[in-house]
Amino acid sequence: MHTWLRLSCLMLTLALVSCGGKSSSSRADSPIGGSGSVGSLRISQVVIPAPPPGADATSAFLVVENAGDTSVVIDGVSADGVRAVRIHETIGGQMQRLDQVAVPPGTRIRFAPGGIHLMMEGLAGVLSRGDTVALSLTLTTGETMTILAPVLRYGEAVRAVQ
Ligand SMILES: [Cu+2]
Repeated sequence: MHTWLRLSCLMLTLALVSCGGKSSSSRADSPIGGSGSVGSLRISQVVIPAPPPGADATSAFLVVENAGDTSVVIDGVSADGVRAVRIHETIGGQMQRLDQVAVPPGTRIRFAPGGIHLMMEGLAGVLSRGDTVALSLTLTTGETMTILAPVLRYGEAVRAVQ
């Protein structure tokens, strides 16, 4: 794995540890981040932490909820200006790449530090707080949803999906 990605995954792990049990500043009632729906899947709180200066990769966080009666499977993710977006899962401190994520009916899955998350590898340009990235999710049904995700500071992005 790319060195920076290792660092990024370490950051994700550390963020999980350092956030444990601490209550953050008051949460707004309306969630931060992009949102949308595809089929029975509701996608919300889509946010991207700004990469450290010089890095050409970062992660992306979001929440998915399946309000339908059947399982929905996400099997592709892409983003404008990003070479590849991969699905990762942290298991026992190790990163594993997933080909797809199944969202069973009635469940909610957080793509967040320490669990399933997205890695955006090969950024075409500098991504800074205040920028917006068009992130597209594809289901095994072939349906696609594109969501505009704001770039936030790392801590802001983590709080957005808590
Ligand atoms: Cu990762």
